Amino acid sequence: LFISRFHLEPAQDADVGSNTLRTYALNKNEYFVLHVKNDKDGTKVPEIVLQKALDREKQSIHHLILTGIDGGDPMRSGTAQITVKVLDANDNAPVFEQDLYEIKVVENSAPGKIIQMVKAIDLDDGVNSEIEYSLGSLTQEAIKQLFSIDSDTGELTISKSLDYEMSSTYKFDIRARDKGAPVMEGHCRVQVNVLDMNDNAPEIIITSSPKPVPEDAPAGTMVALINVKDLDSGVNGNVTLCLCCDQPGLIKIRTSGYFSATPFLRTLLHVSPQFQREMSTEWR
Ligand SMILES: [Ca+2]
Ligand SMILES: [Ca+2]
Ligand SMILES: [Ca+2]
Ligand SMILES: [Ca+2]
Repeated sequence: LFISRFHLEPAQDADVGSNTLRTYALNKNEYFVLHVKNDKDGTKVPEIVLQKALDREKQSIHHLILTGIDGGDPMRSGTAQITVKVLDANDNAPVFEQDLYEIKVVENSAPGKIIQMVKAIDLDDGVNSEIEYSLGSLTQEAIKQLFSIDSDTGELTISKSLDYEMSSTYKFDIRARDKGAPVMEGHCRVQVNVLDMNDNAPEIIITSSPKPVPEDAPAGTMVALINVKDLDSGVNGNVTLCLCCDQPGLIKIRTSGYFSATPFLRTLLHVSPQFQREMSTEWR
């Protein structure tokens, strides 16, 4: 909001006739021009008129010099300094320093841990530049349970520890609103990448229970089929199997394959060529 026309007090000149005040002049500037109005009684009233919108963010104070010139010879003049202070309007929205914040968090990190500091800048002044941070209005309830933001500082924290095996990435928006009227707001995107920790032990499932094996069973006969899985990823999910047997070498493990989507190892237990019933009736 701005006043586009300023009436000024006419200059005083004690002389009369052609020696009295004849005209005004304003220093040359980008924003203001001078209009001189003639009152009914012949008084010349100077008016400063705005010819271009002011922008406080570009220039908050304008210094003008108004000169009154008389018609005498020699010509005499007087000057007045005019200071125009531009009041702020809320015409800038907060803008985040980054459009996207990519954050890495190790799973099982303690609740309350600060995982990122976000910051938005607002070019306006006073309350028009004071910022309040919040999670975006469309943020899913599940994400609101896990992440929270300090409305004043922009500190993003985890409210609960994250589980890589449950979800390895989260995406949401953060909003910055100023306290101007009307309120203006800006957004940024957040992507949280959860890093895996080795927090799952391998699980062995016997899918085909050992059955009695005939003593003349050929070498390589399958004794049992087992599955092994480890919910972790990468090396944390790699499993090595070893067999503890009271007759080493008689029963061997053969691995049949990996399934990488969920770390999963299918394993076959086979009898070796030395298998003979006379040695023992049971192997553990
Ligand atoms: Ca402004
Ligand atoms: Ca603003
Ligand atoms: Ca894990
Ligand atoms: Ca593991």
